[in-house]
Amino acid sequence: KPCILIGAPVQDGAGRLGCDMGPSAYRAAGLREVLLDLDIEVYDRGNVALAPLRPIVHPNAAVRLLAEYDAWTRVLSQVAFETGGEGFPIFLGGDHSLSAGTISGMARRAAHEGRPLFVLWLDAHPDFHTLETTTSGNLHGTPMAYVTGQPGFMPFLPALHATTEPEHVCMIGIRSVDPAERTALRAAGVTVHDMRAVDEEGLAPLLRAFLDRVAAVHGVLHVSLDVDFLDPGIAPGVGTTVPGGATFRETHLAMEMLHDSGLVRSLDLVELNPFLDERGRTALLMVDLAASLMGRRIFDRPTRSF
Ligand code: DIR
Ligand code: MN
Ligand code: MN
Ligand code: MN
Repeated sequence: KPCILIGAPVQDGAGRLGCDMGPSAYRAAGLREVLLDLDIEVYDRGNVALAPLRPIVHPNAAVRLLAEYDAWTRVLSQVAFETGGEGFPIFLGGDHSLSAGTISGMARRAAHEGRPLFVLWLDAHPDFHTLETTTSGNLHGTPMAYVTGQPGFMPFLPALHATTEPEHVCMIGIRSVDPAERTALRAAGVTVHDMRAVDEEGLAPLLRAFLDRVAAVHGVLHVSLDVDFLDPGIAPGVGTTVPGGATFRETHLAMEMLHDSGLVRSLDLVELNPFLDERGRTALLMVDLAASLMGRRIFDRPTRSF
């Protein structure tokens, strides 16, 4: 299946500007070229443009840029549904609010094929706020609540063609959770492996158990990789760094296991803020991680010095 690159220059969900440069940074860092080196057919669709805005007001006065969130979700959901049927889409973010569109679109695609969608969420944050519970008003903190059908998103966002079962979501790397999110995550039944679980048990067994669950029911898997999953020491190019993140090898190992599983259908690369990056090092790391997920093995890696 060909790989389809889709730029999603979304920055309205984040608390600061700069994520709109993410798609350009991934291209400059050579994403297309590393995939071609793996003998993968690649089509770059360019950047998705924002759909027309419809005015929306929400009673929670903290909520920012909801009309933009609605419009991005509409267009990205449609693009994900279509490209998910043509190949392996990689969504080049853009802040994490874009996953409201990509995951809802992939859920519709999976339902269309009669298969259950699973989501692997690699992030410091669960992004499980509803429009009512967000206090920052930064809507990149809400996409997982939306796609799993938590209350209060209708009629402010597009109605979901298919919801993602909370039981089909596995979060790894979590280390910054707001009180309202903690309560809602427990009630919904999302699998959450925080950084302590990674430290104590190791990333591989946690991920293996989830992949076995996906395979057991012939599920399809969407992976959403937030830059802040990684430790800030190796990935400074993000607006919401949280200390104590995943290491270089932990993250590559996750990608290598995901490739070998053969279960992954689509990928979000989100929250890269090139304005905060150091000479492209975070963009290059994310590109190398995507290469591992698409099949690059340690013995095939070019020798690169940092
Ligand atoms: C934070 C979200 N919990 C908030 N932070 C995120 O503002 O609601 N950072 N998602 O990446
Ligand atoms: Mn996130
Ligand atoms: Mn995050
Ligand atoms: Mn392969």
